[in-house]
Amino acid sequence: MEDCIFCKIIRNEIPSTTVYEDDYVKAFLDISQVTPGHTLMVPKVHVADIFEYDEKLAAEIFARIPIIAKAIKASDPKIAGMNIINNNGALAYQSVFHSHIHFIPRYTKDDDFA
Ligand code: DGP
Repeated sequence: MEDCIFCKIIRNEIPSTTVYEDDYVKAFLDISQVTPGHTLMVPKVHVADIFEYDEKLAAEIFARIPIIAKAIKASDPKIAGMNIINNNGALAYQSVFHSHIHFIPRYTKDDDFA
């Protein structure tokens, strides 16, 4: 999609810090880090939200969740847990309408990042 900010990130037209990439998804650091390492994973195909997923896309996306979660966790021994969140629709606080999954690392002392 031409004007979609995440499609532009996928096409490398907007800079981002890539955490993981393959034929189906790209994962990159969120511009507003809730905690250090806060990452977004997006399908490379433009779909607005989970209501547009078919079974094949769901399998591709969800299979990658543990891969990315483990990679983020392995990047810092201080990561003690992780919130994995997917907002769908403006009422659910989705603000970018290219489906994405948030990975928010949690640290033993993550009040330090508040
Ligand atoms: P949500 O509210 O679930 O739609 O989250 C959208 C997230 O996208 C939000 O945490 C900020 C992030 N974001 C918005 N624009 C950009 C951008 O240009 N680059 C990056 N890396 N993240 C962005």
